[in-house]
Amino acid sequence: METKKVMLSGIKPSGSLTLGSYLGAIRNWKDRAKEFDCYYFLADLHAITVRQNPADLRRCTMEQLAQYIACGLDPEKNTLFIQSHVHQHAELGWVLNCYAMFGELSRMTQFKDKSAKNADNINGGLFTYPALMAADILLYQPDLVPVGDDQRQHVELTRDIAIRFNHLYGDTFKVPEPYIPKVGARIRSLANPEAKMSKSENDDPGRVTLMDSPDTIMRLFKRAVTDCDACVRYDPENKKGVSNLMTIYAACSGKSFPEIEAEFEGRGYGDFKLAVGEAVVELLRPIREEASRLLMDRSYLETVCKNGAEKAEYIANKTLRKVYKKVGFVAKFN
Ligand code: AQP
Repeated sequence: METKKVMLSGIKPSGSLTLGSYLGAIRNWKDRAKEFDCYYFLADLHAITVRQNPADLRRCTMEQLAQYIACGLDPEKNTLFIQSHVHQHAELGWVLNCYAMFGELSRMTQFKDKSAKNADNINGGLFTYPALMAADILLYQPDLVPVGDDQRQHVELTRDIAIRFNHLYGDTFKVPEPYIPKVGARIRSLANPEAKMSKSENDDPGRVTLMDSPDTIMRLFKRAVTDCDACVRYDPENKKGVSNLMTIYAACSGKSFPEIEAEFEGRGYGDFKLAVGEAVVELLRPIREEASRLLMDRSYLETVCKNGAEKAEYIANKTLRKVYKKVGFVAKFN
């Protein structure tokens, strides 16, 4: 029997999933199960590098699971699991910490950004999380890791760690390839197009979440920051707000940038913002409705978690045993 290639990705349940999480990540995961053996996890271990309210973290984790399924990730065809349910992540994370260099970790953009935002809590986890991320990936020996543009650095470090480890101990890890989608790779805040649309920025008035009502979505788009040029033209350097809206519209409608420019020629920003808002409302409507329905069925979500963790643990354990043996740990006595 031909074995499928493996694909893996995950998202931190650090807040409500956004339009950015969907267009930059989850949407590119859908329909991959035909071609790949797919693993998608909820990265709760990563979420605590920043202080989380425990009740909110639990709620966001289950909500995110429901949203994964509502976005089209069928648990019968994909392995969906909560990271902390598979203890091999933390264990391999520790080992790989010893193969990630201080200099490499200090260069990570996310470490610099999050340390600046959380100056009163620059903890060890915030610094060493890329080693855990490398473990998350390498445990499953994936061929492909689909991520947003902002995560490229993490997959590159994972590759470096895997190559370093393989060089020292012989072939252990498959060296994974990042897959960065062309459209929707980075969605920016509607209120501040300089910044990424982020889950954890609760007070960002330019953040669209998957559970927002149609009214809220329309209000956010009507207020989206543009410029005083009144011309719908793709120019990500000089017209960040408009280019962001065009990226969103292109991702929702499948239209190219020249097609969008032609559609709105001479029509000003009012019409354009309404059209983008309406396209997003229709894109998110089925997701919101299905996620709300699933959240009422707790026992189904628990079964998905349990089955997913069992399957993930089986694969993860094989890799971890191999690594423990290679580095010289004495095997457990039965
Ligand atoms: N705005 C975005 N545009 C495109 N892609 C995005 N992703 C997240 N936001 C956008 C992609 O989603 C995947 C999961 O990311 P994550 O949640 O694990 O970490 P993150 O990128 O740090 O997400 P946030 O929303 O900014 O969360 P916080 O605020 O907690 O750090 C990645 O593939 C990412 O590229």
